[in-house]
Amino acid sequence: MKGVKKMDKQSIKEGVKRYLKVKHGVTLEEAKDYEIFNAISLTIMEEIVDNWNETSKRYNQGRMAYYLSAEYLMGRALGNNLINLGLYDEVKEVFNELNLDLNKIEEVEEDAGLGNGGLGRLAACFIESAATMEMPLVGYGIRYSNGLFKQNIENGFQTECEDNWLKYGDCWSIRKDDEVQIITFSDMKVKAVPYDVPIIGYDTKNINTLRLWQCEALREFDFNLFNNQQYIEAVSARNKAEDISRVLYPNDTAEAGKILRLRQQYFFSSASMKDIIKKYKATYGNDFSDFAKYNVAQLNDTHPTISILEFMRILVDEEKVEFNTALDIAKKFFNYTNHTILAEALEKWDIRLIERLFPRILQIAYQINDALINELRQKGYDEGAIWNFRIVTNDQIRMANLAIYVGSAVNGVAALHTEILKNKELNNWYNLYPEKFQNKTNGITPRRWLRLCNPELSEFITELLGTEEWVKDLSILKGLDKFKDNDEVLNNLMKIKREKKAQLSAYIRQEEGVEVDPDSFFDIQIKRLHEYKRQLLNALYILDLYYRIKENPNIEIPKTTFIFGAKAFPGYRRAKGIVKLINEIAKLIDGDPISVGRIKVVFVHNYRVSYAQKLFPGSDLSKQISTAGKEASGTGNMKFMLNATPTFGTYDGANIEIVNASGEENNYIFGLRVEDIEKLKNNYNPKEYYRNNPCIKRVIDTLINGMLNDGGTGYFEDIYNALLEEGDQYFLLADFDLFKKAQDKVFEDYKDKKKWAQKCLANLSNSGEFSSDRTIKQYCDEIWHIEPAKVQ
Ligand code: 26Q
Repeated sequence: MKGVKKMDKQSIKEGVKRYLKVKHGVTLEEAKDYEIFNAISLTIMEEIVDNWNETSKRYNQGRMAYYLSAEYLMGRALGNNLINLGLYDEVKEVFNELNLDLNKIEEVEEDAGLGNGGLGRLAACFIESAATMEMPLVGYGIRYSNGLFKQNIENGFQTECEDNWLKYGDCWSIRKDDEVQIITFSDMKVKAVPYDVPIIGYDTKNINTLRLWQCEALREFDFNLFNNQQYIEAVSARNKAEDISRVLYPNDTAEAGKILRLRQQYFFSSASMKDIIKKYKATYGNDFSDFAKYNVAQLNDTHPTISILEFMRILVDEEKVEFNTALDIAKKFFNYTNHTILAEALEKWDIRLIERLFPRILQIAYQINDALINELRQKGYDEGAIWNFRIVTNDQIRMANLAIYVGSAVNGVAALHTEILKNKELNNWYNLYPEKFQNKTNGITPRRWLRLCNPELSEFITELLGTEEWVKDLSILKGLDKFKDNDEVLNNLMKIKREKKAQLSAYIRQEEGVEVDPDSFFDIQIKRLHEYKRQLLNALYILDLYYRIKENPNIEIPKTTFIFGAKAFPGYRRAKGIVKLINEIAKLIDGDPISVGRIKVVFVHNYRVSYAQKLFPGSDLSKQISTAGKEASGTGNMKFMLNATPTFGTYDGANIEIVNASGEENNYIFGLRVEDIEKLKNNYNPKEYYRNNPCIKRVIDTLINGMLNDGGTGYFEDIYNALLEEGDQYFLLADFDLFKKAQDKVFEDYKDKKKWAQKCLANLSNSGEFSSDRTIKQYCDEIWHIEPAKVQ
């Protein structure tokens, strides 16, 4: 690292001791691990505050972008912040001198799990990249008191409990009581209190801001009710307010019409719009003609789209801007990213609900709808065609239509996804406004997903390239290509993999109480549980493999550990059935002397960012097997690649781009493609596969013949029905044999250690384009039109 002046070891030591004293009233000798964690975190906060304030001032002088997202899946802060500040090694040394173990202290930090999955983690990677690139971007979101639920596995079943991530306090944010906003619903007024989280860039003085709003009542309690001894009533308004930011909805596809979800969306949208407008007025006064010159916003899916209506309301009603002028400003200010084509995820709100909570917002929606319809009529659209574009129908507001109409840019998150939006899902809009549509293939931050989680590989890369610059410019990993025939390099790469697998095994032993052999092949599928992601296909494959081993104990396959990690939406019955099924298959295999020691299945519980940081580096195979056309992008696929792991996947989402970059020969692509599925769709009969393929019959029968026990829940019969009676909507049976062939090829190839190592290296050296720095640069250049603003 160059450039940035760093804290010395003495000040780190003094900081820790000082904060132990003032915050916890203890000495170093008395301190508990979490107290040490707080003390080092506060020491860092103290160190960065001046640069942080300076960065905000600097950004306020020019054009800024705002990332509006209901979710930020941040994970832990300490390790990442130390890496980005260049202080990791210093703190480690200081801790060693004090007889403390930094790794152990890092492990006490709760993950900030304020997101469901890909969309929330993407937001976290983006704001980190923007900070590293010194881009004036502020994130706005919700400070949920409870993040995504914690998952346990009991007797093979998923159970859930609340994620009270704030229980030991939160040293990584600063509450700004003087920047509170008042939010008005027709039945209540609440306070939106901002908590600012520093987003520390790598090797820069710039510190960006993530502003998370917490909902509170205007008053603690009602004194008159209290005096009347109506204690419950006295605090009921407070509870109702706090409910709004109490919990993240654990859904990664839409579940329509929940009033609290709508309140959440309006709450943070309104607070953010008021905040942005207040800041604009402080600098530029009451003339809004330059508003879009200095401000641009990105809607992370439709969740914050009500911001458009709130923005219009404020401009028209409070700032007395003429409606059409305000709409023109909004059209330059907002942009929209689509993250999914699943129909059930397109948000629609019941107009009666909107009217009840904020009637003025509904009027504005109608007015925007009228503007759209006028435009369409002028362009010669007939009433039938207009129907599909409507923002407001007889009973609903369609948030995606609002976002597309008002947004200047509409983007998908991988090349295939954007093509599907343009040519199918949003084709009517594409024909109307072709110039709005753009692709921005997702990316991941190399700081967290390589430098922090895999220091061994990082150090090796730095040694080979003779520079650390790759951490900020991932494209230079391409320089590793020249080692592709160098045996020593290949051996060392695989040694590092072996070491990361050993570390992962130790963690799995500690967390799951399960022994896995680090010398076995680690085949990993980690992501939210969803039918379209097809964990079930992987499970059926494993079950078939088990039967094949029993049939022929001499079958040549390497010893393999199949690792799963996935949270199922608590109300998603079939997904929970799949969790149980995987665990039953694991038990079956463990209980059979013929399979035990040859294959093993582990379902790790409570998969989350910090667990992911251990899983990606310790992997041999990245399973990305969604039904073609369903996974918008995927970003876990990129994290495997960056940790030198080949992909086993379908032609879907970013898999296609990953394999294009690293070479089809270095990965395993199988299965039906989007166009195959289009053709097959109308006369697909899964029962034919069942009848004609004895292996398929065997595994499917296992679901209902009593060999596996679902505890009387009917889960397995439901899965059986999904495959045979409900038409196998995700084409598992159609892809089954192709999957099997591809995996046989994996096992065959893995025998040749050198060739395998070459595939790993090819993945690593071609992963540069999947840095979120590249993605953010494209957003900055092609949508936001913002430039770096360096703090000197
Ligand atoms: C909607 C309504 C009510 C409750 C919840 C929701 C909701 C919440 C989260 C709907 C969708 C989400 C998240 C979607 C998501 O994570 N999509 C993923 O986005 C990634 C980043 O672009 C892609 O890589 C994945 O392919 C995509 O599935």
